[in-house]
Amino acid sequence: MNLLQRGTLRKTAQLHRALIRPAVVLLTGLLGLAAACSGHAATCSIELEADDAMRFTPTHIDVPTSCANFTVKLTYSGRLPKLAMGHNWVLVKTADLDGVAKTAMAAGAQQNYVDRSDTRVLAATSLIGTGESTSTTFAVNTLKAGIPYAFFCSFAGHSPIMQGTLSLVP
Ligand SMILES: [Cu+2]
Repeated sequence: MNLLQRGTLRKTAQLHRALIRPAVVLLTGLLGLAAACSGHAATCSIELEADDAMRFTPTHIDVPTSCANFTVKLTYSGRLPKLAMGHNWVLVKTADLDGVAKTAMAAGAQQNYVDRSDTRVLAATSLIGTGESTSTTFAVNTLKAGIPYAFFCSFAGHSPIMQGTLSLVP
């Protein structure tokens, strides 16, 4: 091997290092980003169940601040007819729960037990009966850090027991 060939080989090796290393770093970065994105997407929604005993499962929801929007899907897996037992999911500040429950009752069955003109209602699903599902999506920036939030079912007589809590988490 003469000097010229050796020089060319060295240059080729340098070129390889110069191109491959950044490519590997970039690829690793992209993979990490993809993993982070899919991880976030998985936590920006939750599935809740409502039953004949007027319970939500789970009774607590954590909403990550990293989500732009958050979706709550509610399924009612009971056996009672909708007229006797209907469920919905209404999000409010904990301090507003009693007040919103009153305007919801006043709205009555015709308005699915939600007074949509009540600005204290932060999000609400439709009213569902046995075997049905519904969902609602709200912008996470409607929630503020340090304020306790609650969700409840506003169907006649359910609000005092059918409740849960919701927190904004980092
Ligand atoms: Cu209910």
